[in-house]
Amino acid sequence: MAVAWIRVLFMVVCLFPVLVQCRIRHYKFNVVMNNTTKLCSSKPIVTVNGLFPGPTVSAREGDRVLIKVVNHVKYNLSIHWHGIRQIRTGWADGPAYITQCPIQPGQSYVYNFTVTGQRGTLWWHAHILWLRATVHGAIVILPKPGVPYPFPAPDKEVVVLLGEWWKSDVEAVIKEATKSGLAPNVSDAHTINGHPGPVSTCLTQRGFNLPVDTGKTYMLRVINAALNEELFFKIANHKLTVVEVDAAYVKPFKTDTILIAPGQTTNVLVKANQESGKYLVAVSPFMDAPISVDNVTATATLHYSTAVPSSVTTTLTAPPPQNATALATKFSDSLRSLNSKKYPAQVPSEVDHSLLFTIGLGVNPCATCVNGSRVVADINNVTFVMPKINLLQAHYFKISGVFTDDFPGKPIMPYNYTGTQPKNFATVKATKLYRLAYNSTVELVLQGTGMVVPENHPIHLHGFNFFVVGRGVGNFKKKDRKKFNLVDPVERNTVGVPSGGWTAIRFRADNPGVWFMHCHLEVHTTWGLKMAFVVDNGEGPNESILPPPPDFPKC
Ligand SMILES: *[C@@H]1O[C@H](CO)[C@@H](O)[C@H](O)[C@H]1NC(C)=O
Ligand SMILES: *[C@@H]1O[C@H](CO)[C@@H](O)[C@H](O)[C@H]1NC(C)=O
Ligand SMILES: *[C@@H]1O[C@H](CO)[C@@H](O)[C@H](O)[C@H]1NC(C)=O
Ligand SMILES: *[C@@H]1O[C@H](CO)[C@@H](O)[C@H](O)[C@H]1NC(C)=O
Ligand SMILES: *[C@@H]1O[C@H](CO)[C@@H](O)[C@H](O)[C@H]1NC(C)=O
Ligand SMILES: *[C@@H]1O[C@H](CO)[C@@H](O)[C@H](O)[C@H]1NC(C)=O
Ligand SMILES: *[C@@H]1O[C@H](CO)[C@@H](O)[C@H](O)[C@H]1NC(C)=O
Ligand SMILES: *[C@@H]1O[C@H](CO)[C@@H](O)[C@H](O)[C@H]1NC(C)=O
Ligand SMILES: *[C@@H]1O[C@H](CO)[C@@H](O)[C@H](O)[C@H]1NC(C)=O
Ligand SMILES: *[C@@H]1O[C@H](CO)[C@@H](O)[C@H](O)[C@H]1NC(C)=O
Ligand SMILES: *[C@@H]1O[C@H](CO)[C@@H](O)[C@H](O)[C@H]1NC(C)=O
Ligand SMILES: *[C@@H]1O[C@H](CO)[C@@H](O)[C@H](O)[C@H]1NC(C)=O
Ligand SMILES: [Cu+2]
Repeated sequence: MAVAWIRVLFMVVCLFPVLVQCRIRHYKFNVVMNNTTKLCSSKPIVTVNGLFPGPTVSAREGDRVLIKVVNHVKYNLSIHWHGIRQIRTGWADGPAYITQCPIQPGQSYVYNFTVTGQRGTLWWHAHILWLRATVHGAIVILPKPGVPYPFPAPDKEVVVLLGEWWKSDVEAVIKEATKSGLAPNVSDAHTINGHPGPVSTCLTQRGFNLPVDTGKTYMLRVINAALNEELFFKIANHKLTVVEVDAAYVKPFKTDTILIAPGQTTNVLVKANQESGKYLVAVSPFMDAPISVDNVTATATLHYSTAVPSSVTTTLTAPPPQNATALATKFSDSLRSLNSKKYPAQVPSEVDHSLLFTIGLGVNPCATCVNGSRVVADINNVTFVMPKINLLQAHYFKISGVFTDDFPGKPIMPYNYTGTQPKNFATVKATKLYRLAYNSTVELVLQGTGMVVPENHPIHLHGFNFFVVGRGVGNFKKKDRKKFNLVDPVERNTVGVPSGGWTAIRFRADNPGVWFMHCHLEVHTTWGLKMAFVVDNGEGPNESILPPPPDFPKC
């Protein structure tokens, strides 16, 4: 009886979701081996609850989410809720040794956070070693109750997770590379919801199949969970209408192909408006630098329910060429914030910190490596060294000797970043952070370099969304600022910096804590293309980090 009344009360109170914390979503993530997946190859993989891809976390904007992660495998573990702002709850962000110590074998930890001011598609993934290859899944955030999408509601929504599969154990792949100092092996196949489709490199020939009904509209929540590859995604004969990226609405536009970098999410509407039949879905890599990639195209099918399987042939589509730079640029340039009355683009107009970070590769001596040298990566010539205890804890409890806050805001030794490179490719190894006052504003120009080789880097910032105000080829110049879009730039959490070019972003440091920023190509993160911002508390408890939870993992 009492329970029933509480339930009624809860329902009534929930009619005013703005006033109260309405819902708590509970999830249990058992991290276990699955020894029998028999997907592209037969090998044991680390999974959440035995599933590959992992379970979808569903919530509504405003919900509190509690996820108990229990580590049943032999690896240290941590999970990142990619794109979740984590306002004042950095303890739940997840990157190992940045905001937490790992959850060790046999231990557990409850990630506790509230989804604030966001709705759309995000995702979660392991944030330690290369475990995210198989430990990942979608986060679907619906708008608050009664709030419609700012576009015609689709008839059905489908998560489409893109991944990369190695026949070998992924930890063996990165271990081998770390030992040799050279690049790791590329993957053997790409996957669409866990399946590569019929490819010669794989054991199974199964592909993901999406059944559709004529006349209906589908919203695909496309997520790039691949480790090292930016991907093109297209469907034969069907236009894709892009409506949201990284859980921020965009001005809808139609395209044949989307470009999606590791870490990014893209919601597209697809209308089943073609003749009944089967249509190929193709996922292939984008690489416009002389770097080897896994060039195996993954395929799936869109299958009209009225089509009889035995009597229809599949309408094919050719993937774009690997080096389709113009197509990639056109797609990136088409993205604009919705910037409506309800969803305004709050681009900082004044800038407190104007930063220039060079991003690229380097080479350091290594006596035990194959060439006597090791390929590394850096930001402003700093190859980030992971600390032994997490930075957030060191910041919160003022533990000295873990990091310094003298990360250079500009290159120490300026040069022609996209022209002739210096002879010396060496970098500095250090754990340096950049300090920001609460609510200060940042303009950050990410400048690609040509050291070793120029390459596209998808840069991800934790704790914030940023606005992509400009992008160009060659070196950033002061006059490029005149062309910045400060009206409706796309808002996101991961952005590609073009090969031999730059990207400028702006954000407001309105979230106290320690926030990781890194290349989302896992190989570059491993090599040291990472740093962190430390954002001080503002005034009073509402502008300060919450205390760490009682079960916070120890180092
Ligand atoms: C998978 O294999 C590992 C190592 O051999 C073993 O410890 C584990 O119990 C197996 N898991 C399952 C679910 O069979
Ligand atoms: C392992 O994965 C396969 C498919 O990939 C699934 O059928 C099976 O149930 C999973 N096993 C466990 C123990 O979860
Ligand atoms: C989650 O965190 C909030 C504070 O942000 C706290 O009030 C609540 O008790 C926590 N819940 C659990 C289960 O730890
Ligand atoms: C990487 O590729 C090389 C060459 O194909 C192969 O010999 C080696 O075993 C691979 N390494 C792993 C860890 O799979
Ligand atoms: C893919 O790469 C392999 C190895 O570099 C090459 O032999 C093959 O021709 C490439 N295939 C395509 C379709 O480009
Ligand atoms: C892309 O690669 C193809 C095949 O290697 C080459 O013929 C073509 O010139 C390249 N296009 C560009 C724009 O670099
Ligand atoms: C490093 O060694 C590899 C394999 O032996 C070789 O292909 C490559 O050219 C070498 N790179 C440098 C920079 O010496
Ligand atoms: C930088 O190098 C590029 C490519 O060689 C060249 O076009 C450009 O003029 C150089 N810029 C400066 C400032 O020297
Ligand atoms: C990077 O730092 C190393 C080590 O101090 C130095 O030798 C090198 O010249 C620096 N390079 C740049 C581009 O600043
Ligand atoms: C942050 O700064 C902006 C602009 O200076 C100001 O309007 C806003 O009130 C500040 N927010 C907080 C929480 O201090
Ligand atoms: C902190 O935020 C809460 C909830 O938004 C509000 O009720 C309270 O007045 C704020 N406290 C201060 C000191 O601003
Ligand atoms: C796991 O993490 C703990 C705490 O940082 C560390 O002491 C231990 O060496 C790690 N274990 C492995 C296998 O890396
Ligand atoms: Cu990179």
